[in-house]
Amino acid sequence: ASYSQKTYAQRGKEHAHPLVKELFAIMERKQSNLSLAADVSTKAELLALADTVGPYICVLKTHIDVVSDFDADLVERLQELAAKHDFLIFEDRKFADIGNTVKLQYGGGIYRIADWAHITNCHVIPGEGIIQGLAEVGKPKGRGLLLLAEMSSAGMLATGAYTDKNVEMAIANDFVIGFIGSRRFTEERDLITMTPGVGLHASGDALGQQYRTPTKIITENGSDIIIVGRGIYGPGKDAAAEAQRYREAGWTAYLNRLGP
Ligand code: BMP
Repeated sequence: ASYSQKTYAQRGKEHAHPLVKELFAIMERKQSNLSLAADVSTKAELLALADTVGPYICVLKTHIDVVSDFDADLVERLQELAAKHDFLIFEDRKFADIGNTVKLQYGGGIYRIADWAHITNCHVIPGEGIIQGLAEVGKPKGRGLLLLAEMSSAGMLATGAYTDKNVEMAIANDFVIGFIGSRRFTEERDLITMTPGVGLHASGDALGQQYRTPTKIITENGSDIIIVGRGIYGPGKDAAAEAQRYREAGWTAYLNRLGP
């Protein structure tokens, strides 16, 4: 059977990567395939949002470099919230440089991403060396990497042969746990897909973002996790209520995919 026909629990049991095992276990425990894209610009807002929405998500996705008052304490508090609410942290860094440079960016600098983010991601534009560079830092720490096989925005250039190359590289590198993209990409091994650009109501924004529904992404396309940002915390929204709504929609879409 295709991986997308199996339960998250079963896939977790069979998976070789401890981090993915843990992710599937969290998803099953919380009945959630929802990741929050927490794109807010202060420490207080980020911590408040993570605490409010934490109970409903399997992964908190951060852009740590948009937080204007970032400090080491923020990372400690995020880790405490991850333990309190049982979620993983994904720093959406989109590395895109040569292996030697990304090693420095991932392990060091102000953010020290590899010290606290269970998951990060990269573009493979520089070739396979980017994966090797990131793996040298992240593998000893038990981290995992997603490749940006596709993007959600209008006119994006990750298509065809470029997407196929992402899939080849993912299969060949055990530090890679999956993809950012819109669908399941391979049955070769159980590589997960996380999908941004998901919304129940809006169709897009003024800067090229395009939204698809959880049903399209999870039931039809076989992706594993929906990533939702402004649909949850946008202006006038009750973040806890919206998170519950998206968790429910994502989980129902998953159950519908499994069939009777
Ligand atoms: P929103 O749901 O508010 O549109 O947020 C989407 C999030 O996913 C943003 O953090 C964005 O950086 C990220 N993202 C995306 O929208 N499309 C991609 O292809 C890859 C992304 O990481």
